[in-house]
Amino acid sequence: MLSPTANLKVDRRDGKLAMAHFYVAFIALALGGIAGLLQVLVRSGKFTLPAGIGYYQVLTVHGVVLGLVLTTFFIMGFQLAATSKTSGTFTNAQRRTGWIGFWLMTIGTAMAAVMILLNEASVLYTFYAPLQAHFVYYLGLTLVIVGSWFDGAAIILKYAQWRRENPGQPSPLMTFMSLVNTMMWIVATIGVAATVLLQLLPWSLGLVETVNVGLSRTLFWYFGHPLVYFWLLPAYMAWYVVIPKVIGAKIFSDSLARMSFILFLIFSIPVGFHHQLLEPGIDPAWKFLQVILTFLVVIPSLMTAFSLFATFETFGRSKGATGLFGWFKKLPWGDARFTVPFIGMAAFIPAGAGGIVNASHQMNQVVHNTIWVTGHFHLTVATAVILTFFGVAYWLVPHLTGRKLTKAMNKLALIQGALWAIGMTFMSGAMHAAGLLGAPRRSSFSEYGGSAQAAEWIPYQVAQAVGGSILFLSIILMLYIFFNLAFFAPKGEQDFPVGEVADEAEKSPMVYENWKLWLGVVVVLILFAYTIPFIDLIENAPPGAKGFKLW
Ligand code: HAS
Repeated sequence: MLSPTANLKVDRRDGKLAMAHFYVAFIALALGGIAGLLQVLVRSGKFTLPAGIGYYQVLTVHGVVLGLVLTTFFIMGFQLAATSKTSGTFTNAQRRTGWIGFWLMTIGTAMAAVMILLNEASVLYTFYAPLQAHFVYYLGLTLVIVGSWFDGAAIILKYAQWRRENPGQPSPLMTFMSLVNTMMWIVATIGVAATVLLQLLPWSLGLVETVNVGLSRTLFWYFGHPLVYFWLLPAYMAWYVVIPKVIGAKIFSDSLARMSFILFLIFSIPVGFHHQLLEPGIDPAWKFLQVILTFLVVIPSLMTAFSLFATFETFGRSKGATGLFGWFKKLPWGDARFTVPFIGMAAFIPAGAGGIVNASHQMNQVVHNTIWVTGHFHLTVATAVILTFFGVAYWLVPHLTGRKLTKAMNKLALIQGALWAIGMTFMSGAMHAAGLLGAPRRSSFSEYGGSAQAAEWIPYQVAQAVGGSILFLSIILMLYIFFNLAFFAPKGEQDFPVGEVADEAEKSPMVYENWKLWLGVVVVLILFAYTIPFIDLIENAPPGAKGFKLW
């Protein structure tokens, strides 16, 4: 049942806050999309960048603007709207906290963007040392993170208020999910904040001469893996709660959904080493431990797949479907709010399988630093996640702006999703294949074009360019639909779909809301997985980096 505190419509003032986040997110989509198109064209070897623009500059724009800006702004906007809808309107103080967050993030984004455009920060979205950026870039990213904490604080405050006013009750599912993602984000960003504030900023300001590279990469990946789940969980929020309502079904199990989110909170962070399996300076035993923990974090995704299949099948059977896949035909394929995220779910099956290959220690040696990895994350974040975000935007933007998703826009949205599926099949498929042939990631054509193996890779790079160009068309369609829904679509009421739990499902136990317990487990696991490797990395740092232990 929908919580009694839920609003039928998101309050207009909260809606404005969420929309502010979405405007920045979709501007980022436009800029990042252009950079992406330029990149695949350059990698095909058939195109040279004009006006002395560098390959790594464009790659940095693409990664930062899409991987960090678009995602963070969209997620915060979505979570704020979902919390306001399911737990009630924000108080003025909570909303003000959200606005402070929005402005800090926007100012930080502008600072980082200016530095990238001036070619003072072509350090990619991972800003690995010893690549060095202008200090204003690091400061900008710090502001984005601090801003996101303010946004998160608004959600935490609302949750705390709800619990005070409804003692002994499980919180509304969407608020619970937003809260878990926020807490995971806060714990994870401590790692990146530490490397930026203690290592990269002093180094870029010239206050210290050297930087402990191994330590900074480890702190980055302490943050970098939960970062990918920070992107994923809002998509899961839509898959668990919104999609059942859109198709006219019920949520299979509220309790299972909460448990999978808690497992993400616990296991997302102590797994960063699976990005560093081929790096020196970390004892293999600790890498092995984190590989095991990585396989544990696969479990909540398998639970999610199970729950989704259960929802679809129960729904299909209620409509008279028979056989193993009879339910498939009963799904509402004409509704973009369902079909576009569904394409994302379908893509997540090979995407997840690829992730398991990446995580499989020895197999990682075959794919690491090849363009296979780029193929992997274009199926995960750039298909499963982003198509779900687009599917959410199709109803959430008109809901917040008091407009309607018309039949014509719905049709365009279906075309947008189909184009994405086709473009990504070409692009990501070719990336996976070329990666297996050893094609490097993050290298410009001018670097590898003359190599003996390059001829083998070229057909795949051309296929990537074809796919990338189709994806660019899909982005243009998405932007057109977004601006239509924000400013021009007819006025009306667009539903915010929040699913109800199946009648047979068990009531969720209150233990899920025991944050002392869950955060306690999180801290213990992090300390276990990271303490000794950190000591090793500091103690055994190369001579130049040893002066002050952190640097
Ligand atoms: Fe990953 C590298 C391992 C998931 C993103 N990953 C990356 C990078 C990014 C990224 C951005 O272990 C590159 C970072 C960089 O710049 O270097 N990844 C995993 C594993 C998972 C995984 C084990 N990754 C993600 C997600 C991402 C993401 C999610 C973004 C959102 N990844 C790695 C590893 C590396 C890596 C190594 C380092 C590689 C290297 O060497 O550098 C797992 O979480 C995946 C579990 C997923 C599943 C799938 C469940 C399926 C579901 C869909 C059900 C569908 C239905 C529809 C119901 C088990 C839930 C039915 C449809 C029909 C058609 C019937």
